[in-house]
Amino acid sequence: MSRIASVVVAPLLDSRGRATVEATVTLDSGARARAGAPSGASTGATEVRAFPEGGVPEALRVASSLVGPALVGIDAGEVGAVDRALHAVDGTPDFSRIGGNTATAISVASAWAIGEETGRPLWKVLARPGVDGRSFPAIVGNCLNGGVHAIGGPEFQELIAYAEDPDPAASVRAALRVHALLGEELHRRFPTAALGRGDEGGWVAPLGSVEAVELLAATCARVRDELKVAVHPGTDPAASEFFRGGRYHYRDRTRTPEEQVAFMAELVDRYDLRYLEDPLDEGAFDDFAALTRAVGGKCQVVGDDIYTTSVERLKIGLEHRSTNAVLIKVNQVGTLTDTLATVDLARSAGLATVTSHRSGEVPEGWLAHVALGTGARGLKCGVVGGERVAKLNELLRLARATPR
Ligand code: 2PG
Ligand code: MG
Repeated sequence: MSRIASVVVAPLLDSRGRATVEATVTLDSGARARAGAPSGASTGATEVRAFPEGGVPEALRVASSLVGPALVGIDAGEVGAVDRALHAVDGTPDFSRIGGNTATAISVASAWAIGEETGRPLWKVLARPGVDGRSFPAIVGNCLNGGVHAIGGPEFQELIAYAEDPDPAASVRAALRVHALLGEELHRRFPTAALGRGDEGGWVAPLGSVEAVELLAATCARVRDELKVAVHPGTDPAASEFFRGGRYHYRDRTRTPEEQVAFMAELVDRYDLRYLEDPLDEGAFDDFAALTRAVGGKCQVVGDDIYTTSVERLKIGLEHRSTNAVLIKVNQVGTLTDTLATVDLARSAGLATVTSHRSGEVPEGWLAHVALGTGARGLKCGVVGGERVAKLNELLRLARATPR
């Protein structure tokens, strides 16, 4: 039995310098682990609440007065037991009493502590049936930032290098090369502009969305030639952020839902996009299905805000055949158990999963373990910045530890 001896939740700064929480879980055996929870900016409407009313101070108060005491003595050897207790002490459908970030930090730290106690890396504690840790996820590397993650960038939130090589070191190299070459090209195009970086480390430049996709596609082609690694363009427009009053609002025009579906399909065809996340509003299950019918044979159509890692939302998506892939973010749903339920449903339905960071991240590597243990097709984590490379470095450590 690996009983919980103590749970301490403390404040932590995320990569935007905003407050979040971390949890330290200690077991009776003395095994101990600490994990922090990230925060999103383009959050889905059906995500759990990251913090209770009153924010981080209230989360800390509730954690020390209610959550910690409720968890002491629970057998952490069964990941589900801790997560069930978190739901029980919260008692709301959306973690609005204790905060989803408190739940995430405790859930991850508990699983990690069990790993420490039993001499297993976290990914093995989480491993789904059939996952042996030998096949590594593609790198879904955000290289150009826009939308709500940047000031002055394109409407599309993320322009992504999708690098898929059996050797994760090659995937990482290719995604980083795309980022570097994009920086050089932007410098050439805008020699006097003050180019910056967005929340996820991608470049920010005064480009339109199509212009940005075009530049990204050309850069990926160069890197494919140069490094002989399969790296292709992708994007996360985060379309819910510019969908209002039944239309998608671009700077120079609006598009109806039908026009948006056709526009996205055209971009996939013209630029050979292999990864397309949230191209449509989070409520548009049927429009997603139309787009997946059109391009799903050659491109991963990935649902983020539409599912928010929720089993219930994914069930609706499966009924509609909305997408062929699911984005997985632990703190959208709160606990590892809830996350694994969504992963298992996706896998049993033949959908790929992509494990994702948030825009406000913590400088930790546990996400790489979630990706490996769940057999994810991709790890979306950005390519530069300490909090992003923490995940890449951890993935590369795991790869080095695996006999090939
Ligand atoms: C997204 C994410 C991460 P946020 O939309 O996919 O890239 O952004 O964490 O702000 O929700
Ligand atoms: Mg997204």
